[in-house]
Amino acid sequence: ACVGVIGLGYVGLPLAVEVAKAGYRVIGFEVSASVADRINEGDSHIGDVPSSELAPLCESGRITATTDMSRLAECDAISICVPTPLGKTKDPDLSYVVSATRAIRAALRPGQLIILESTTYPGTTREAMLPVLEEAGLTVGEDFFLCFSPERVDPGNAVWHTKNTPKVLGGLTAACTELGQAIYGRIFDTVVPVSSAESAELVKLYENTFRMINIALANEMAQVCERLDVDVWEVIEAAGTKPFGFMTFTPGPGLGGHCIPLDPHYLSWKMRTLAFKTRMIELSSEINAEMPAFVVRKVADALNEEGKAVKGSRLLVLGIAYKRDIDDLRESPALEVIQLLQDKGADIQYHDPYCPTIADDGHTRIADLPLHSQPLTEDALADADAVVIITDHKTVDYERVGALAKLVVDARGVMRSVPSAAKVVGLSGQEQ
Ligand code: SAJ
Repeated sequence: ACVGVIGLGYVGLPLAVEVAKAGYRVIGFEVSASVADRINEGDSHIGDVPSSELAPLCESGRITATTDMSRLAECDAISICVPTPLGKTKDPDLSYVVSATRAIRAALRPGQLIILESTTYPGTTREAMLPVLEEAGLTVGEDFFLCFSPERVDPGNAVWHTKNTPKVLGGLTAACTELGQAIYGRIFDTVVPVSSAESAELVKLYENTFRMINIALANEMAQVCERLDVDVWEVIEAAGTKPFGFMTFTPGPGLGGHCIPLDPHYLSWKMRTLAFKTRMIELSSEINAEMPAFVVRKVADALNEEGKAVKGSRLLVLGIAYKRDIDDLRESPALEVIQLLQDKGADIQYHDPYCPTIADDGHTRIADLPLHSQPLTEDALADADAVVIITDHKTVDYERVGALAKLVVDARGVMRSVPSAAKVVGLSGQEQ
């Protein structure tokens, strides 16, 4: 049997590899000819898929990448793993999903199973995909089968990867769910069937909204602790000793990444069309969005304590990726922190071992782009009026930072575990 995977990014390529390893022939569909060519040469562009794993599958013909969408006719099952970006007005952009669906409709034949994996608002599979597919004159649940199954890829996670992470799946009809469960049951260790596509769509949004809301609560705790002059990290660590009914989240400089800041807005957007306000999502987003300015105020207060102003100060931002130990800048709060500090007249340098450059991508308002990561030299640390830790990459020597810097503003609580000659100001007050 042959399985098609549309979109070979951080979701689609790992999926294509697992499908091939389960014994299916896989045709990967890409809009980018260069990506398709690279994959056909067994050269992976996705960190979680080593080329050593991909190459043999391509050489044996198990996996073929193509831009020729008419080859969808060869596929018995088709998984769609294309982006579902949110526009600036936070409206979901389904253009990639709809164009993939149109390509499938052009090749649709009886017996095919189609599974949407892209994160989207509840109702998308039924409202945006089904009508397009039924234009082919075939009936869902009888001639073809349509399901939603949310991707749960956690890039870089060493324990949980595509195959062993339980896979939720819901069909437009019971027959759809059954067929989806049968096929995915041969690829994933565990399939969790739910009764509809809407239910499966909502599962993904609930998971990530849960994360966003708990991160917002941790961020509000930081704001509370600052006013009570209590160390927020101590409170969180001690609360984390509760062996049941508590889950540790940490405050930080804001919410980055391409999922957590965005996914909840698919739900709030959909509910607004039903005249329902998802208050928890709106309020949590507000609190998370305040954190870059909160960090900037901590920097200003700390400099003022030293009789210095932000204006004219030389600051070294340490770590700018949206979370530690990765190289992804998408929605990183560090970019907003840098922009706000520049607006106040600071001269900014940064060091990030994973992000060599902040390029001018047209929408960030940081001045003097491109900005390049500075080597973390003794002078760089000693000359800075303050070192501002935004992302706590594990590879940085924080003891050396504490030994050489005058002042450290630490948005991640990483300096609490190292001795420091420098004065250290955390999110909720002075730490050392
Ligand atoms: N963050 C905090 N405090 C926390 C946790 C995270 O400030 O306690 C921040 C991070 O610094 C980052 C943002 O929130 O800026 C998102 O962090 P994340 O750990 O959720 O990272 P993502 O977006 O790469 O991955 C998440 C996945 N993460 C985990 O479950 C650990 C998971 O929710 C999904 O697999 C993925 O989004 C997705 O694709 O939806």
